[in-house]
Amino acid sequence: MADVRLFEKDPYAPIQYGYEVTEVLYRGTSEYQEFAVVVNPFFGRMLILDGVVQFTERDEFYYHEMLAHVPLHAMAAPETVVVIGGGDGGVIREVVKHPSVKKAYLVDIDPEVTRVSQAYFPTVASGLDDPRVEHCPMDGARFLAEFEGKADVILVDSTDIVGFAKSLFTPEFFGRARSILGPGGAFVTLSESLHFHFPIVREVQQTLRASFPCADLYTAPIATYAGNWWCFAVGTNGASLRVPARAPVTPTRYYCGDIHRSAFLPPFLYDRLMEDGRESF
Ligand code: AG3
Repeated sequence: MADVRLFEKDPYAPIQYGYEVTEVLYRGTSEYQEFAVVVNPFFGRMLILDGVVQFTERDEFYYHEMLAHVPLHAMAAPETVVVIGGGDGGVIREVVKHPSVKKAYLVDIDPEVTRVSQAYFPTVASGLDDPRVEHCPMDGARFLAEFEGKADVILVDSTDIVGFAKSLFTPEFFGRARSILGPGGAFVTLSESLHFHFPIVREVQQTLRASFPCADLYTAPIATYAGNWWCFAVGTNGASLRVPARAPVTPTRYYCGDIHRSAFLPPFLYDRLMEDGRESF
């Protein structure tokens, strides 16, 4: 058989991943991005948007569990959650495992992500029909600008910080998110890799620090995101997310209390990250 490869077009990575592709299940274009669903013998089905791997069947749970469960478990009983991006449903699947959650808004600008996920990734999309989930296919910045309630948790599960996703990393957006959070609430957004994108990780922290009383950072190992040592950036009105407030929901495959506590950078590394001009620890 011909050797068919997918070479990833990661916007910032100093290396390029090449994946063997045994089948192309879907290709299409929406108003916002180019889609491909392909099969790799090791990772299974993979969702590719604009040439960048968004998740694979084999390793998606590391990312989705860690984005959702760290902030949610840091609170005794979170009720209202906003997920911006994440139309595939992976984060929502984890959010709805929390019995205290009464309402989860899913705000992806591109409804095609949800359609493709439901068609090709049923195990990722499995929480999308939960009655507590309200689908709001619109721009996340506009959603927050118009949102009148309060949220306990705001999670950003976007594409990389380029193109239309950039509007989700501005001081205005962070400031708006802060004003919607209750006193114990938390905002968490992806922030690339400590191995490959050290200055970007710092820049997101600086922007958060300018908008929130408290900023923090935790990480998780994601095999298919270049640099692997993937970051989640946190903004709160004062609350720390470092310690879980209760026992883990079930089932999870990676998240647990020990992982929660060890995912955060120790203070001496956090301080080094924030030193001007540094490119690595
Ligand atoms: N959201 C994060 C994608 C980041 C991919 N970046 C990369 N491979 N360089 C993915 C959506 C999953 N719900």
